Amino acid sequence: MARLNGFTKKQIIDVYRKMALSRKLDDKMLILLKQGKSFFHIGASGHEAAQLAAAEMIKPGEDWSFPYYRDGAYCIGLGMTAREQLLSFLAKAEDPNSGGRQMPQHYGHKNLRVVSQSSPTGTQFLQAVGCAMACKLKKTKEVVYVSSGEGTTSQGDFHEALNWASNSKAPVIFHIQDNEYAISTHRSEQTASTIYNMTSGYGNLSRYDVNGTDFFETNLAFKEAVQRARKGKGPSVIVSHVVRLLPHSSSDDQRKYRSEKDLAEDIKKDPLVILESKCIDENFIKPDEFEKIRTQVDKQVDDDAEWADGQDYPDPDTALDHIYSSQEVVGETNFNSISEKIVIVDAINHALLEEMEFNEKMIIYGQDIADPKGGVFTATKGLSDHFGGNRVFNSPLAESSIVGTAVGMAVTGYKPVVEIQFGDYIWTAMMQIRNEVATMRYRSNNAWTCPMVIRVPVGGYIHGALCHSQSIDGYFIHLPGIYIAYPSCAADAKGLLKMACRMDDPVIFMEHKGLYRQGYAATEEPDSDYLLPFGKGRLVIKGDELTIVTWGAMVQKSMEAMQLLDLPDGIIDIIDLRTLNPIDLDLIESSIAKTSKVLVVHEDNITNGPGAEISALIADKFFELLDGPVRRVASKDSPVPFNWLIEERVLPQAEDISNVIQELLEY
Ligand SMILES: Cc1ncc(C[n+]2csc(CCOP(=O)(O)OP(=O)(O)O)c2C)c(N)n1
Ligand SMILES: [Mg+2]
Repeated sequence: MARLNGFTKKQIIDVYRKMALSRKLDDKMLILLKQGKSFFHIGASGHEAAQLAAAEMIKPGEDWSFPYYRDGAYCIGLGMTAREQLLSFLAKAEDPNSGGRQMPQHYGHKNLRVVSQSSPTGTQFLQAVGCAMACKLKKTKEVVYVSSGEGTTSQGDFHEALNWASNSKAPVIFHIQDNEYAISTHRSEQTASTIYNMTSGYGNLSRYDVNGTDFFETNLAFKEAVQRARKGKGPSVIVSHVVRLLPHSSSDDQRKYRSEKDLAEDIKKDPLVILESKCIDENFIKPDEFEKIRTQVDKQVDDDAEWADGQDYPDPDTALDHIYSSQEVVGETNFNSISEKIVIVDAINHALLEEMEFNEKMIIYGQDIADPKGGVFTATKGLSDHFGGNRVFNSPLAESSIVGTAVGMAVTGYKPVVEIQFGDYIWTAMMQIRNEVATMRYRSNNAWTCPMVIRVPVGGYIHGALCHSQSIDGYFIHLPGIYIAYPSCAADAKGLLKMACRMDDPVIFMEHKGLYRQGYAATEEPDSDYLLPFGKGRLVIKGDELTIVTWGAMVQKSMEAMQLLDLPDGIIDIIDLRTLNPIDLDLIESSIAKTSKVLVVHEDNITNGPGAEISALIADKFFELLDGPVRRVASKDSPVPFNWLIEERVLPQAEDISNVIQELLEY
C-alpha cells in the first residue's frame, strides 16, 4: 500500500480530520462566546499537528495524559469527542471534563486516562512524574504524556520534574509547545537561550527539538521517545515549535503586542495547510478530498454544538457535591492495649508500619525518611529496611515535588503517605496542595481523586526560631477538600494516622515536634485494629463552669494552667478537638450547654487563627447558651524568636491561659 512518511492515506486523512475538527471547534466556540453562551475560550489553532503527532503514540485508556489548556487537538486525538468538548465549553452537567465546574479547556477524562487539569501553569509536570513512578512500580509498559507552553518552563515545578524524572528514569514524555509567547511575553524575555538548551544536563533525559507544524517530523520524535520510555530507558523532552494563530485566549487581543508582519508570518506556518500542501505536492491526497473533509467537519461541529446547547446545566443543588468523598465514617474501634507506654513519635512509626502491611499500595517518601536515618525525628525509622526502597524512599529536597508526585501516584490508585520535614517549609508545596490536591475530586466532578496523607511536624517550644516553630493550622483550616488531624497524645496519633491512611480524601496530619517524646503525651499503645474517626473530640477533664476548646500542645498547657490556679476537678471541661477538619461542634455544644462559658486556646498566632473561626462558630450557633464573652489565648502576632526568654513571650504559656480562666470564672 502506498505510504507517505510511513503513513497510509487513510491514516493521514484520519489525522487531518482531527486537525480540522479541532480547528473548527475553536472557530465555533468563539462564535458561541460572542453569542453569550460561554465566557472563556483558549484555542489550539496552530498547535494541531504537534498535538496529533503526540496523540498518535499514546494509547488512550492505557497510557496517562496530563495535557495543558491548549491541548484540545491532543484530546481529540486521544478520542475525546467534539460533543464532549462542547459540553465543557458550555458548562453542561454531562461534561466529562468537570461537569461545568472548571473553565473550558481544562481537560480531564477518566476513560481516556486524561487526569483532570487545574489552572496553574506547570503543576502538571510533577504529577506526571509521580504517575510515571507508579507505572514503574506496577511494572507496566504504560507511559505518561505531559505538556505545556514554552513560558511555563520558567516554573520551578518544571525543573523539579525533570530532575526527579531523569533521576528515577520515569517513563514520561514532556511536550513543550513553543509558540514563542506566554500571553504577551516573548520567549526571549523568558529564557536566555532556548528551551531545548535549557533542558541539557539532566541525566537519562532524551531531548528533541522539532518543527511542530510538521506532523511527520514531530511524530517521529514522539515515536522514539515513547519507545524509549516503554523500554524503561527514561524520560524525554520534546520541544515542538508551533504557531499561536489565535490570541492567548478570548480575553486577549494579540494585535496590541504583536506586529502585523509577525502575525502574517505565523499564518504562513498553519499546520493544516502544511499537511495539505505536502500531500498534494506528493500527489498523495487531492485538494478536493481535503475540502470534502472540512465540509463534513463543519457540519458535524454545527450539529454537535446545537445538540450540546440543548443539554442540561448542572442542578444548582449539586454545587457543594464532591468536595469530599461520601465514604461512610467508621466509628471508634475498641481500644485493646498492647503496651504500657508509648511516645507519640513511636506511635506514629507503628501506625505507619501496620498500615504498610495492611495496604500494599501504600508508599512512603519524604526528605531523609529512609534508613539508616529514618527521618529527622525518626518517625519512619526501620520502614525502608522492612519494606524495601521501592515502597519507602528518600525524595529530592523539594516540597512541591513531594506533593506533586503524590498527586500523580494517587490518581493511579497508590496511597502516598508523604512527609514534609517541617511545617515551616510546606509553603513551596502550597500551590500543589491548594490548587491541585484539595480540588481534584471537586473539579473533576468526582471522576478523579487523590487521597494521600501529608504528615507534617509543626509547632514551637523547642527553640526552633522563626523557621522551625511555625504553626500552620490557621492556613489549612481555611481550605475545603482536605481533612486535618492534630493529635495531642500517642494513642490518638496512632488511631488517627491509621484512619487517615484508609480515608478516601487527602489529609494533612500535623504532628507537634515538641510532643514527639514528651512523657505526658505518652499513653498505652492501642493494637493494630484501632482506628479513630475524624471529627470526634475528646473530653480530657470534666467540669461544669468553663469549657476550654483546644488541641495539640495546648492540651497540656491548659492542664498546667488549671494546676497554676489550684483548681480542683469538676470546674473545667477541656476538649481536645483532635481534628480541625472536621471540628466536633456537637461536643463543644454539649459542653457549653453545661458551662455557659468558653475559652479557645491555640498555638497558631491570634489574628485569623483557627480560634477566630471556632469562636465565630460558637457565637453563631450557641449564643443562647453563653453567659460570658468567647475568649481566645494564642501566640502573639509575631515570628517565633530563637532566644528562649523572648520565645516564651511569643508562644502561649500556662500563665496566659490561667489569667483568662480566672477572668472568665469570675465573669
Ligand atoms: C501559576 C500561574 N501563573 C500564571 C497563570 C496565568 N497564565 C495562564 S497561561 C499563561 C501563559 C502561558 O504561556 P505558555 O506556557 O507559553 O503557554 P501558551 O499559552 O503560549 O500555550 C499565564 C501567564 C497561571 N495560569 N498559572
Ligand atoms: Mg507559549
